[in-house]
Amino acid sequence: MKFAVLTIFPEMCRPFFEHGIVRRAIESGKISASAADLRDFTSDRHKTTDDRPYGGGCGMVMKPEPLAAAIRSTKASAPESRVVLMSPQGRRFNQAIAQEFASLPGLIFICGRYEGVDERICQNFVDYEVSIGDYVMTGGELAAMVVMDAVVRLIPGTLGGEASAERESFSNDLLEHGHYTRPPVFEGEAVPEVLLSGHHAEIESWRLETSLIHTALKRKDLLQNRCLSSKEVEILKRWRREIDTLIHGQSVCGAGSLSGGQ
Ligand code: 4GX
Repeated sequence: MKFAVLTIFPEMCRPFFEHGIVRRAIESGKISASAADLRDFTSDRHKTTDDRPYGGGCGMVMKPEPLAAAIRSTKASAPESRVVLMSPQGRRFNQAIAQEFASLPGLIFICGRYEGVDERICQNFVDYEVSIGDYVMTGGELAAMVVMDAVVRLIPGTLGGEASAERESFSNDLLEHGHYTRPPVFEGEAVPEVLLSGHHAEIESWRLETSLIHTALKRKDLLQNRCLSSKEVEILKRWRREIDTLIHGQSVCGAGSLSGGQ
């Protein structure tokens, strides 16, 4: 898969290409990655990439000609690539979009600065407008790298032998279970016994249960958009029974949980 980033700050991207999984993916030929300088696609003496907005107002707008020239030049060697504009107005990026992007032959990221890019680029050159969240950054470069990072690791072979992108957080709309490594006791806290038992079926149940309960406690929204398996319903009902028993015990001994006493 071919990744290209179009930016006035290509140097921001290079360290990202030179480390970790992304670097390995490039070295093994699973992906290619480039960062093109929009100034190289200008034709004036000052290499101007931005200009004042028509209609007045504060801030600057990215000029359309350098962007169009950079997109066309990139597409000349990757005609199947899709163009992604990073923008707070875009669709909120998530794992499902990452999966969709991972199946494409190439992505060209447009990284705007200032108030944004000329609307004619948005309308005539852009396939996807994507936001990484509801906050405003100074440019689209970090956002493009966030998206690329999440996409690269879904490309088969990029994670190496150890991990599988399939069995983890979000691919099943659950948060991940807790992870533990040596030592068995750290500052007085022991690793859950079941994980040391070597009993694989019990370990799997423990993992499903902690995933589900963590999700129910921290991210109810994830469960609301998802069908529960019968095993998962069983686990939630058992927790409900245990909590009901706890509450019942309180009211019987008169502690009065409903009045907020301890
Ligand atoms: N998720 N920014 C883009 C300039 C801009 C504004 C409007 C296009 C349209 C951001 C985000 C983000 C700041 C990148 C403004 N470009 N990008 N930039 N949140 O905040 O993706």
